[in-house]
Amino acid sequence: MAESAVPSVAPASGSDSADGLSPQRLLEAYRTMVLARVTDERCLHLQRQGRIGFYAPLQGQEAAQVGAAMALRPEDWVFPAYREMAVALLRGVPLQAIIDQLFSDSSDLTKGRQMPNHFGFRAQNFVVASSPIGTQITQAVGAAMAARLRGDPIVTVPFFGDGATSSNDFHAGLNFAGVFKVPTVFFCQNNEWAISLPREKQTRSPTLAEKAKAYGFSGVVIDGNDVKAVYRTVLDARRRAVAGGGPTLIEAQVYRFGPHSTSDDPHRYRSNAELEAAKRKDPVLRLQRELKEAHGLDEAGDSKIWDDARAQLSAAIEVAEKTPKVAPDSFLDDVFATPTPRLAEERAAFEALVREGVIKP
Ligand SMILES: Cc1ncc(C[n+]2csc(CCOP(=O)(O)OP(=O)(O)O)c2C)c(N)n1
Repeated sequence: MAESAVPSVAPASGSDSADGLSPQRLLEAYRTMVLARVTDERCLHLQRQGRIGFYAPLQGQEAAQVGAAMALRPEDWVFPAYREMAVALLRGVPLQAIIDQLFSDSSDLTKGRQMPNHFGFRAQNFVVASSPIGTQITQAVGAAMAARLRGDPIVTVPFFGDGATSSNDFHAGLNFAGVFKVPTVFFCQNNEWAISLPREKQTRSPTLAEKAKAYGFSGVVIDGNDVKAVYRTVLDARRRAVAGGGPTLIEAQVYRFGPHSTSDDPHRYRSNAELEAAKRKDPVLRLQRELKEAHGLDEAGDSKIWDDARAQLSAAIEVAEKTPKVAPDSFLDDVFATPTPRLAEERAAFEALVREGVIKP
């Protein structure tokens, strides 16, 4: 992420260790977390206004995502679920590319063929998200095995939730990774809910991390609201994996502030009191406090970060709304390298429906 000249922050004595984040890196983390927060709040409104079709929010999970992403290298591969916008931003995906995908405009890299939030960015080794829960876990393990066979010193990182730890792919992926010591860092964001199913009904395991023991490697529980703890833990797991020490399962404990997606109503399954208690540990406000108290971030500097994020977002939305939508008949593109006669018939039939007004482009 590009750093602007102001605001800057001052180092606090003793705040840096070999595995720590410098004040400037903390500021970079904060900027990304603020941009993700601001974008998230706005996207929920955009969906309610009918301007985008769907959205899966990440509020409450910013520190976990940004801390993890900061510990990775550009050549590593991220296999996200559908909530990892902050990971994408930290890896350098332009906000415009994310907004284009949410709007399915003609600049969308996935050509409007994926649900909003199910984006992917080849340039940032950020694999397209797939909705079926847990599938990214086995994909990441396979990719890590391939990297190891090729001698590439990289890790793969599947991001998934507490619910995904009950999936078949979780078992298959972690078992394979344990047996073959593949360089995968399993990053579970335990946000306490799998849509309406609470964590305590997901499993009788006291923690999710301890499931790693059964697969022969270590699991660790961390405070996912602490960006520095997340960073250190992922850095450590990454080093071990690249050195041939095998995988790690990280359980970052967080809380999903918003709905699961714009398709559900959390008031039907959880209490306001629970939400309010979680919000007292808000990861964005926690880092804001630290930057102010220990690194001299002042009110003006902080306001500028929030204002810049909002301005950047508004500009991106304006561009997306002025960009034509993906052409409706583009769904027939890219099916075969050489279009078949059947495809030509389908295109003709589609064009006839448009002419007759049955389909409105
Ligand atoms: C195989 C499969 N089963 C069910 C669903 C429906 N579904 C979508 S999201 C979700 C909950 C996932 O919860 P979790 O893994 O904790 O991640 P979170 O959404 O909390 O980030 C479910 C059950 C699905 N997409 N795929």
